[in-house]
Amino acid sequence: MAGPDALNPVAERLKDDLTELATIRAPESGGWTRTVFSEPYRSARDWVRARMRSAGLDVHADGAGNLIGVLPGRDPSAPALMTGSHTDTVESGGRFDGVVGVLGALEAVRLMRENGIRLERDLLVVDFLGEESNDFGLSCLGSRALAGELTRAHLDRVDHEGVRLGDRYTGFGLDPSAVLGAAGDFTTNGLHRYLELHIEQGPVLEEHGSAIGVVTAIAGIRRLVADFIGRADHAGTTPMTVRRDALAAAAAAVLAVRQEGCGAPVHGVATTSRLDAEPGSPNVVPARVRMQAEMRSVDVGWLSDAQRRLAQKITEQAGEFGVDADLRWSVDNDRVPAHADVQQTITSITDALGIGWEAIPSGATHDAVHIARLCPMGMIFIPSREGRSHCPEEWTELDDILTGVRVHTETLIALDRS
Ligand code: HGY
Ligand code: MN
Ligand code: MN
Ligand code: MN
Repeated sequence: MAGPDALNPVAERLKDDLTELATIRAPESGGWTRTVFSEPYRSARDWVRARMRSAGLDVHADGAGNLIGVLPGRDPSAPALMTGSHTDTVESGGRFDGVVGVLGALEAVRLMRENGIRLERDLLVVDFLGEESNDFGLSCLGSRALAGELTRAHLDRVDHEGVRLGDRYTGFGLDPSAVLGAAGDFTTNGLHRYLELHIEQGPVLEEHGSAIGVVTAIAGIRRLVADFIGRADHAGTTPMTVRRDALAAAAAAVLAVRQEGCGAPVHGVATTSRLDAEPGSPNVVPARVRMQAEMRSVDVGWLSDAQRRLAQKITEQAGEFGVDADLRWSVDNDRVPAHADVQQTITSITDALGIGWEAIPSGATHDAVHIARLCPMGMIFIPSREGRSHCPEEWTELDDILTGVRVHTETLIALDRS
């Protein structure tokens, strides 16, 4: 297909799409904020739906709120190809995370149509609902539902405002029972392969000078919500020796998360993202603290050991402060390997195009984790400047995006024939 210079009209079109979508965000916050169920998110999906249509796709939303654009193939009875990503963001996030996978997929559709390439299989281009981690401790809402992994119990989880996930769906115009029923309702013939183009969101490709990352596996995520129960006392009169200071115990736990939750042989990381202390008055010893943390690794054995070590350390340390610790763990997603033959197809296409690549694990989770339950999946990474992501500084050069689009498009064409 067209060489790099013939992509110039494509470069303009893709740049316009990226620029236009980036204008749709919550005005009040810094960076880019289009959190799931929010108004800016609703407007962004209306824009995506229109762009899918103008790229020639038949567009519908499934019961789980995933936007699915279909490019019909020659053989409607063949298991379909699926590609896509997400357009929701974290609070004050960036403008490329997920977006590159949705707009890159639209570009692939346009390139195929302009070059008279008709696939054998239907191609499903998906903007999955709510990929980002949220108050409910459930990332990838749309792909999770599509893969049949969203349960009625999940709908009863509540966010920081005490609102149920099921009610958030209703408020967004989605019927919770249709969300649960969305599993596999995208096509009658099942899925052949899933491929996702995504920014790396880390520093490796840029440091090594690799234009393409071929993802080997996506890290498992363990989430922790810990309640530290101490005792409210007068901050001025209570001797240090008798205090039961919940925030001091939580602070020790934050450091324990950093010590125990990293150091895996291949990519182990840990983060405490939130502490809510009560009563929060300047002259009262904190009585109760809720802590939110997570650990990730592609090495599941290591992750389980780290979880056990961390639980023990947090509980022991809290005891030294006379504080009780109530720990609740959950698995946001397990480690998921990319399929060998999809990796192989990406690497042979990238070699054939004379583009440098390297194999790389993904510390970030992606919709591919859940779609991997439905068919063999693969992911293509492109570099992130200084490895920054989930912040306004997130940046990827247009040339790098175009390289990703070339590899992504050619790989889809090759997977269609596999
Ligand atoms: O949390 C993640 O890794 C993804 O960006 N949602
Ligand atoms: Mn993402
Ligand atoms: Mn993200
Ligand atoms: Mn993702």
